[in-house]
Amino acid sequence: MAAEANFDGLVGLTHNYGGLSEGNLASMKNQGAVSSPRGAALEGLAKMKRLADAGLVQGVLPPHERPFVPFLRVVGFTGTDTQVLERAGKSAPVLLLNAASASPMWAANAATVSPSADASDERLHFTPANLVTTLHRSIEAAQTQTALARIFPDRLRFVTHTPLHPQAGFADEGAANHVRLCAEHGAPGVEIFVYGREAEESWTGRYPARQTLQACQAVARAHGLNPARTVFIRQAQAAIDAGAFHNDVVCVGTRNVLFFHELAFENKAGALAAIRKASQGLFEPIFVEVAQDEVPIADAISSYLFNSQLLVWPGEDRLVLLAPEEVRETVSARDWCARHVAGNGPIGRVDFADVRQSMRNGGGPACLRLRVVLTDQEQAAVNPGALLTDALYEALTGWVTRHYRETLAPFELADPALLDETRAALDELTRIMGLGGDFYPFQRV
Ligand code: SUG
Repeated sequence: MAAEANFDGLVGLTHNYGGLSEGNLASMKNQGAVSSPRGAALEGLAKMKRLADAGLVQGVLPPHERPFVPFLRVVGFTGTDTQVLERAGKSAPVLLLNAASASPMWAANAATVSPSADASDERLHFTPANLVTTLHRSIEAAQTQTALARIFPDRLRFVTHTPLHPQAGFADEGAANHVRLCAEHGAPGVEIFVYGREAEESWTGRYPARQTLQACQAVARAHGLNPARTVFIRQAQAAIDAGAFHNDVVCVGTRNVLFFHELAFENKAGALAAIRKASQGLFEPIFVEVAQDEVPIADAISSYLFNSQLLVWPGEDRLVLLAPEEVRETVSARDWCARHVAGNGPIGRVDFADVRQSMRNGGGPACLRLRVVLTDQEQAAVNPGALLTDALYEALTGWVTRHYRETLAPFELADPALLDETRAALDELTRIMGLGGDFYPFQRV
C-alpha cells in the first residue's frame, strides 16, 4: 500500500511582508504590512492537524535559520552577528529583508518529488529546488537538502539530489510546477512538468518566468523517469502576466484528475493530448477545466481557487478540495465550487482553510505542503520526529506560543533580540523533532 503524505512547511519566526516577489501580486501588494508570525504558524499547524485527524499522513518540514547571517557576511557585512544585523539594517535594509524571509514555509517549492513507483531505480527521489529567480528564496536550497536528508535518511530507499546548477538557465521552483497523475498513488504515474520559458529564450513577459524547460528535463533525468510517462508543458505567458508565478496558482491534480484554469497552458489542446497519450494503459485522465467565463483568471489568482489541496479523503468516494477561505469570499469561485459539487464531477466536497497570514504573501494551502507518496515500508523509514502525531502537534503549538512574536513589522528584523529568540527556538525545535544538534548552521559554529 502507498499513501500520499503532505509535508507542510512550519512557518518561521520571522514571517513578514517584505514585498520580495515580483509577479506575486499578494506579496507586492502587502509590502511593509505588519505580520503575525505566531498567528501564521498556528494557522499552518491547524491545517496540518485537520488532515492528520482525518487519517491522512501529515509531515512537518522545519523552518530555516533566519535572519540568515551567513548570507549577510557573503555580501560583505562584518563584525559580530549582532553588528552584521545592525549594519545591514542601516545601510542595506533590502538585503536584510532577503536574509530574513520565512519563505521556506512554502514547501511546495522545497523540491520536486518522484515516488519510487516512477523511478527506474525504485527509490523515492527528491531534487531540492534552487529557486534562483528570487534572491530571498535562492538562499533556501542548501538547508532544504539537509532537511530532506535528515527526514528521509535511508539511502536504500530515498535519494536527495544536489539542487540543479544555480543559474537562470536551470531556474527551478520544485513541486509547484509539477503534477503527478496516476490510477492509485502507489501505481506508476505520469509526471507533468510545467515550465514558463526556455533557457536560451529572451523573455518578454511582464513578470519573471521562474521555471525553465531545461530545469524540468534535468530533474526528470536525475529521477530516472520513463520518458513515455513524462510530459513537459509550457505555462501560458498570459497566466504569468496575470500573476500565476507558479503553475500551482492555476492548476492542481491528484490521482487521475487534473483541475485547471482555461488559461493555464500555452497550448491547451496539445498539453491535454500529451497527458492522454502518456497515460495510455495506466489510467483514463479526467480533466476538470474552469472556463474564463465562469471564473476570470483575476478571480482565480486573488482567491487561489486552484492553490487548494485536492485530496483523497478517507471514507469519501469523491475528492475533497481544501481551499483557502478567500474562495468562499470570491463569488465566481464560490459559485463554481457549489455547481461542481452539486453535479457528478470528481470533487465531492469543498472545505476551507484559514491561512490568511500566508495568503498575504501569495501562499495558499497547496503552497504550504510538499506531497510525498510513501509506501508502507518507506513511511516506516521516515524520521518519526517529522510525522505529525497528537503529541507533536501539542509540542509544536506550545513551542510556537512560547517563542513566536505576536506581531512583526519589517523594520524590526534588525532587532538583535529577534536573532537570539529565533536561535533559541530553533535549537529547541531540533530536539522536539529529533533533527540532530548540528542541523542549523548556527549550531555548527
Ligand atoms: O515564492 N512568496 C512566495 C510564495 C510561494 C507560493 N508557492 C507556491 N505557489 N507554490 C514566492 O513568491 C513572498 C515573500 C515576501 O514578499 O516577503 C514570497 O516569497
